[in-house]
Amino acid sequence: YLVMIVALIAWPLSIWAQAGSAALPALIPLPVTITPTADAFYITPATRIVAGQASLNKIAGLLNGYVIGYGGKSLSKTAVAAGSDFISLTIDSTAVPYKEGYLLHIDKKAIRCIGHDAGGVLHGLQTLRQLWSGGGNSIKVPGYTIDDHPRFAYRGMALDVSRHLFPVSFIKKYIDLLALYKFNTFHWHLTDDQGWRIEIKQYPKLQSVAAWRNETLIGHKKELPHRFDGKRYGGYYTQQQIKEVVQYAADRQITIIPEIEMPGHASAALAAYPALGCTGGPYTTATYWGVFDDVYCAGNDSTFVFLQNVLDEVMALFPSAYIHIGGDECPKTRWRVCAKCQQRKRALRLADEHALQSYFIQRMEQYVNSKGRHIIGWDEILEGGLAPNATVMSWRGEEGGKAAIAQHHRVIMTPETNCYFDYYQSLYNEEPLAAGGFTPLQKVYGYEPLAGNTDNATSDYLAGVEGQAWSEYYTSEKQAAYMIFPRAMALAELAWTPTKQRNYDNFLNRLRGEARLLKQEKINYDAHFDDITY
Ligand code: TNX
Repeated sequence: YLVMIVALIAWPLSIWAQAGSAALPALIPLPVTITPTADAFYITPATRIVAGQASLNKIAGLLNGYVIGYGGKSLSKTAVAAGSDFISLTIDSTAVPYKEGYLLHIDKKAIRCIGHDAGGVLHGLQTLRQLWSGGGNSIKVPGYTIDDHPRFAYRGMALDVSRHLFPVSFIKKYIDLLALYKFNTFHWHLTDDQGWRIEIKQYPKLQSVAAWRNETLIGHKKELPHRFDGKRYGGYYTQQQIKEVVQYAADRQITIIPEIEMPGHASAALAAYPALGCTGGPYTTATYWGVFDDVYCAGNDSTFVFLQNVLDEVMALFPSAYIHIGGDECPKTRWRVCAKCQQRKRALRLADEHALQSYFIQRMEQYVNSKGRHIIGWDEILEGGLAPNATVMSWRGEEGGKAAIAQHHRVIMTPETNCYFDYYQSLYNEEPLAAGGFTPLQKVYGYEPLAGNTDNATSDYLAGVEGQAWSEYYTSEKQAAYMIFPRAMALAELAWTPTKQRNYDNFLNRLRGEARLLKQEKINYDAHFDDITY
């Protein structure tokens, strides 16, 4: 008994000691189990890559790219793992029982990366990249056996490209970084009041009108008088570009979930097609930030036809099981005085305008479901009744998420208090203008969904977490990177690593080391994390 008791006490202590040790490699997110082996492996131009299955050829190519990116020579591939001096990639769901899990074994003869699935193999390679040092013709990889798998099935980061537009090159870079930190989902916020960013062939005015705004507010709406930059701003991704990005992400085991906002945040679409609004317009693409009264008309059947046609093209481009249809911040101002909306409300005996919004979302859900896909909506879709199969993204705190779980709906937690990377991250006076909230790194790291109260029934519905990158104040690629990193890395760890192994000071230690990869990739991350904690 004594032995058992000592063992029970010593086991968590050893994990704690491991987590507290400065010698721990700078891995983010922290793996579930890390065991050092005595020796090290050196990747040289003679090292070969072995892809155990044909389905891993692309991932083998990525590994080769990572080696080259680190100053190494292109490695040759070979069919069988024999002898020594190779890096083998294998899928084996028996050896690695958890989805997206991997086993990485490094000794002086070889590196073996075994994944439950292709995702697992790629995650293992990201760990490998974070371990290596040196470069050129001799990249050193210290010996470890790492047995690892994710805490949450859904690990997402969003990006709003409406308020500010980012080129395809930036989107790809972002996807690379998401893969590096073992995210598996990129939520692409493609439409909003200030610009429509996806080419829809059936509606050319979405390109010629909705993609553009006359000028952009500088500063915040509250800072009167408003200052505008006076320049026409805009653009959009062509379907060809979108296909390229979707493929790029898929190769990196990242699913892209597109978001097409409805019924609110629709100013840009209304500017292009005024008949979609309650008043008939004219409307303009918004030039400042906020919530706008003009939204899609819920009484007009042609609104639904438009949105269905749009979603047809969207679903043809994005193979994701989920399509995000927004649902947030939809004022009911126009609907209350719109004859068609009121007529619909009476005909369907709907209690109020929230019920009308619920009707709107449910009608769109039926359409999306009829194409074999599911919807995601912001937590406002709870108001007036949840669409039967919807996933809820809980952003106004966790209340919406809790309510949805109680109704046995799938939930993604993204409370603005902890997951909004458009909010300030420090109290320094010189912080560039940001949205009004305050989300320092430690607050992101310290987020614990449902305060850890996840019994089995709850965890069945809690799919995971997501970080939001609203771009009102992301006026450049540099500024976007500064706001997103390293906060996204804190979120990555909370999404991946078991709670009992997480420790903020230890995370900071690893962040100091891991930041070298951000430097190498020339990412303009916020490097203040050492100065102060809140
Ligand atoms: C609320 S979060 C919004 C966005 C803004 C963001 C700014 C959500 C579903 N809607 O439209 O960009 O606040 O923090």
